[in-house]
Amino acid sequence: AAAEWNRWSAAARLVTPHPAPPALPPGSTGPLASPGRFWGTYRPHVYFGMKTRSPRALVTGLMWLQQGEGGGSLRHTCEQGDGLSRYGWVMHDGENFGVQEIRDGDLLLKTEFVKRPGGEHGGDWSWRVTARMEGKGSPAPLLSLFFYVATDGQGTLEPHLENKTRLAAVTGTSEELGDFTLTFLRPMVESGEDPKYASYNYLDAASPGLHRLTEVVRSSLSNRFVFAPRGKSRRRFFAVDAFRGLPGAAGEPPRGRLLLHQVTLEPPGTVEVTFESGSVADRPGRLAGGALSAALARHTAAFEQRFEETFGLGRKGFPPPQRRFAQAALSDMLGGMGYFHGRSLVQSPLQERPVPAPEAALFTAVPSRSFFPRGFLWDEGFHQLLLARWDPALSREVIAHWLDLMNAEGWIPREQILGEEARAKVPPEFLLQHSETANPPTLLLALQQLLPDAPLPYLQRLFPRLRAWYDWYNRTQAGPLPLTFRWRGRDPNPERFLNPKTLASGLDDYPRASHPSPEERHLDLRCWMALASRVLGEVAERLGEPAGPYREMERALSDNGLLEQLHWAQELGAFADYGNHSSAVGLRWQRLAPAAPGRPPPAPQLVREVRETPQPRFVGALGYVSLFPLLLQLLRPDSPRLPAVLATMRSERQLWTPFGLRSLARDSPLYMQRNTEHDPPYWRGPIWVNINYLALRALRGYAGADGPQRERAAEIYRELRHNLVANLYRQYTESGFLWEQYSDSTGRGQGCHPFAGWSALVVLVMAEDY
Ligand code: 6A9
Repeated sequence: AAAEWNRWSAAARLVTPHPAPPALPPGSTGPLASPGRFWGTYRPHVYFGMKTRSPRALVTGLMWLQQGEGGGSLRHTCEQGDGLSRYGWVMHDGENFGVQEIRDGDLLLKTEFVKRPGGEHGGDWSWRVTARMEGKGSPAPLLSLFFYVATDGQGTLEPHLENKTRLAAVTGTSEELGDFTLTFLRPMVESGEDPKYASYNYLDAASPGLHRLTEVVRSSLSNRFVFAPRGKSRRRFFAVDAFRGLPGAAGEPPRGRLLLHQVTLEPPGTVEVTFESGSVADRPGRLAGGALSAALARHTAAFEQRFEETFGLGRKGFPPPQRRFAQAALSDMLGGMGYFHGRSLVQSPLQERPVPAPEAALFTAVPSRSFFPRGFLWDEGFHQLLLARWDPALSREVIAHWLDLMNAEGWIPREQILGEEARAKVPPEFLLQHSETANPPTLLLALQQLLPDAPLPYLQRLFPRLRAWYDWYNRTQAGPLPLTFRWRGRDPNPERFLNPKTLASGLDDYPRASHPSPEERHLDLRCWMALASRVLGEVAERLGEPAGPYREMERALSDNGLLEQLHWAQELGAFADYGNHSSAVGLRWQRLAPAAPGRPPPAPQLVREVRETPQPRFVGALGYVSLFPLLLQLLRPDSPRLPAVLATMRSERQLWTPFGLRSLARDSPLYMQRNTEHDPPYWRGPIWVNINYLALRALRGYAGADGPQRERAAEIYRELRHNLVANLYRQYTESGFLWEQYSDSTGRGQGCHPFAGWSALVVLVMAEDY
């Protein structure tokens, strides 16, 4: 019965929020307390859209279609498969305005927004979408722009039509927003105020959920429409027609309503949309046309100035194109911020079935608008290192959001898949979050940076949660010996992988002990815990709370003698993990079962072969993990190991490339090895910007500290910084994007794109602001 009770109470704690008062005071993120951040481009997974920071928010968005023979392709959510040669925010201040450039074949789209404060519901905003064609093919193919507004579970919308087909305006009301009016203005010729010929269509449909809006629109398209400007040839085009419901959605009550305004024109052309809040009393006039141009110009100038004041790239001598690159990197991270609401699907090892966690809200940046448009715990700490410089208050709020996701155990799930739109992007096998799985506590890195100016009441609210989080790591990720640590949740089926993954560490397939066991001790986690102890100590001191235990732990974990004893691998000449390890493993094609009589033999599979019995020893992998004592600056500047660590960094046989530090040494056994038939190397060679950022930060530290390696560190710092910045800039100019990782042999961007998550840390590297 006692065991039963324990199971039951553990299961309950899994989905019970942490009892400490929330880090975000109730109401502090709503339209009254935080009007400036109520509306935003918080739907990073669509090319252009806005919503409010509300649980069941009203959303607005843009789709477009280049009319062609077969219908062309409807663009809406960011998809790598769309093959856009570029899209991204070139300016975005995270609050009031943004300018995005999109290149879809020969079509150039510019999407701009400006907000104007006023009233009690987050104020007004306006959009301007400008389209033009590159190349002179005439007549240009017709372009349709679809502007929509949709409710999701609450609120009402009312269409206002002109000539039965032009949706001129939508009025409506919703909780938190109150009354509002959206106005779709007539298109203009690209510059100036001349009206432009266009065809209009509109759709009024029941919405089966925000994640199905593209389908609703696509399934309502028909090409029975004719574009007929006076004195020019007539052309058929596709437009929204009747909507008869989606397969599978019959009988289900609608989730909301979708109203959509389609404008079809021959580019160039400009369309503006205004949103006016009913509670704005003395509006100085409509924010459109000349007034909108003036507002955009004002915000642009303010952005340029603030960017220079913050990062000083002009002062440092970066030419304008490189400054624009850095502005785009920052802007794309700000434009990649989302507001998510929903429930995680969580599971503990004690339970057979996953359960939904309580409803939660998350305001966060995302690693990639196309591939991973949701929150990731350790990515976010890196994101906030950059955003904390741009807007410390914004960063504080994001960190508080994350800490409020904590459950009664002190656990924060690694990947946050909240709400239907986020879920729609994730294959079911990746949905589950396991309650023993950690992720590096990088939020503490960001918090450390914010600490000097953070208001005390803010830190007071955070502190109980920071303590609970810290205790959770110490309790659940302890290693086999005192002062050692071990990532839980490694894949338990070693036969299926060349080396079973360690998703918790963030370094997924980075080689660890070949045979997962409780004997393992993980160097990177130990270093993260030293950092965590330091930051907890610093926060405690700021608050006048007892800091002794944290400081003691920090001292113990930074003791260089003990560090060497536990993690210095003499045979490798480097710091390393320890565990049950075989250095002779390989993948081989095998037929696991014999053919059944009269049947074709089963397909061969790649299976792991262990050619040498594993034994307890240091893991023979040299790469990012080996660098951690340096990366988090635990190694003393006079450490006798520092020369060797610097040498592995600078050696081309090992970690050095002309483009940055590679993740695994070229002479390491698993360098660039696939993990399974379907798993190409990930953290086994490619260059990752987050770790290169940490390396530069640390090198700068060693270059500034007294010690025999001072000069050497300074030299490597200069070269590495130059290599990293030059390559990211070159790749950006050639490909139009920041990337998830970079090839260590060619420097080419690879993995997913755009990736304005931690790759955008290049801005801090340019600014030398660590
Ligand atoms: C896959 C596929 C449509 C992997 O940047 C986020 C994370 C990092 O935290 C981690 O360190 N990335 C890195 O190793 C991406 C993880 C994506 C997993 C989900 C689902 C969906 O494709």
